[in-house]
Amino acid sequence: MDVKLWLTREAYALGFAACRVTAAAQSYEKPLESWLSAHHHAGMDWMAEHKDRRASPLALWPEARSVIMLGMNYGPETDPLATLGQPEVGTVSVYARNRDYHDLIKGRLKQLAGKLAARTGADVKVFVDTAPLMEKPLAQAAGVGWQGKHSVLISRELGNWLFLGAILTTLELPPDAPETDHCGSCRRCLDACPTDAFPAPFVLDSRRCISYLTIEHKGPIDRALRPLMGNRIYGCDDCLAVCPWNKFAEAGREAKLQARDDLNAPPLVELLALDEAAFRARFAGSPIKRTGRDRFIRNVLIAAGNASSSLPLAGRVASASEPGGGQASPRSKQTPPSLRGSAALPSPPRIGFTLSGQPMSANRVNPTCERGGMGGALLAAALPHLDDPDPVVRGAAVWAIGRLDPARASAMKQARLATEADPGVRAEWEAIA
Ligand code: B12
Ligand code: SF4
Ligand code: SF4
Repeated sequence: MDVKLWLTREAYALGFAACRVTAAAQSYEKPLESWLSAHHHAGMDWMAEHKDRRASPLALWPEARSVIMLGMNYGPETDPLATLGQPEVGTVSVYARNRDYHDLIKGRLKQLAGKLAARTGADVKVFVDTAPLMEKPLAQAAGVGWQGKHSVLISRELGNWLFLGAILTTLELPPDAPETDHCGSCRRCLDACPTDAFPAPFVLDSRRCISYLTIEHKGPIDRALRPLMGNRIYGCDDCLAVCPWNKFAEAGREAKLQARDDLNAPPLVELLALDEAAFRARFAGSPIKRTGRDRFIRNVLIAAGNASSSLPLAGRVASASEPGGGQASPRSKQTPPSLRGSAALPSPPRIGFTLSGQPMSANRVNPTCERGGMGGALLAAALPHLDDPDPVVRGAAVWAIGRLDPARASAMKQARLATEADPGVRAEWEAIA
């Protein structure tokens, strides 16, 4: 049997939904250089460090002759943006709702590459995301799909919920025809982005991308961007979810990529209680472990602060009084256009928490807390983080509390400034009225 046909059958048997070939002699030096020189890689210095090797598979492995590009479908079973209208829970991006795809796909790639080596005697190397290889343009060159205006690879058959992986081999395989652009005049993904992270179609500025901010970015998140993040606590799917090509997508069949129940709509209050050990236990084997506990709690605190602007009127009035923060700017899009027809946020559930051991005088109480309910529960869960050993967590806690209960934050300000040494956290306190 023809090697390519055999390879494709083996790939499908291993759970891949696409398997196509392109020549290793490709170079993406110019687009990579223009992206890097515009600082669109933000703090991902590793993108620039190996740019020569990243620009071309041959620079990475001169003996390589062919690149086998594989796609694995991780299409969601339910609307991935459904929880954006529920401020009391976090929204975790689809790809991170179960096992780490790197581990899963790497295992499958090794199996496939092992079979190819055994059958042909060729040398093989496998890649998924972790090596300097530009998987999206290579997948386009192999005809798996095209890079949409959101920059992610879209397949006509599978939509854009597709992980990519690659096998480089010394074997000369006949290349498949490349795919062409099918975005046309559509710009739904560009308009749906909550942070306007696309300076131009096809070009993503990571500095504004919630996926970057919540996963890769290490320090405090820009104050201007925080209100735009809503309750997105790990990654972001807005630009992917609105793409019309997903109408052909089927839900992924890989059991290890099916959403875990506890990650579909995790209550922020519950997540804020995670200490280091509990974080590790909950996210063992999950991509979420990548951020570590401190960065994850930072994200959850920002979502908690943003819950204030989704609360009933009293809560919104309170948060709007915070200087430098307050309401999301007019550019804020809590819900993408396609879903805005039903944009009325559901009333937060009355879960009846009260602030334990912290009675507040009437003139210092955020009206939402006075009524108990979500604002009070989030405030109670955020307060202990003012004493967190990590300054990024402390700073995010100040911001969240400043929005959940501005009067309380204001009352605490001077005493906290007297003992706080970290300049970043001091700046957060200074921003409280
Ligand atoms: C760095 C990185 C990120 C960064 C930067 C994203 C980016 N757009 O590059 C951040 C952290 C933001 C990120 C986010 C996400 N990522 Co990511 N990421 C990567 C990684 C490691 C490298 C990508 C890269 O090389 N970027 C460099 C730039 C130069 O490439 P580029 O986006 O392709 O941009 C150029 C093209 O668009 C090109 N171009 C093409 N056509 C045209 C036409 C015109 C007119 C112009 C001007 C330009 C142009 O020019 C651009 C440069 O200006 C890859 C894995 C890998 N090794 O490839 C995964 C990868 C791209 N990520 C992936 C995923 C799933 C995501 C998220 C969906 C996760 C989430 N839900 O939060 C988001 C999607 C955000 C988005 N809209 O891109 C998947 C995407 C799978 C797919 N179907 O394409 C990959 C391939 C990982 C994998 N192995 O599956 N990611
Ligand atoms: S992942 Fe989210 S923030 Fe990033 S470009 Fe897409 S919609 Fe914008
Ligand atoms: S939403 Fe429209 S413009 Fe964006 S990637 Fe999909 S087809 Fe292209």
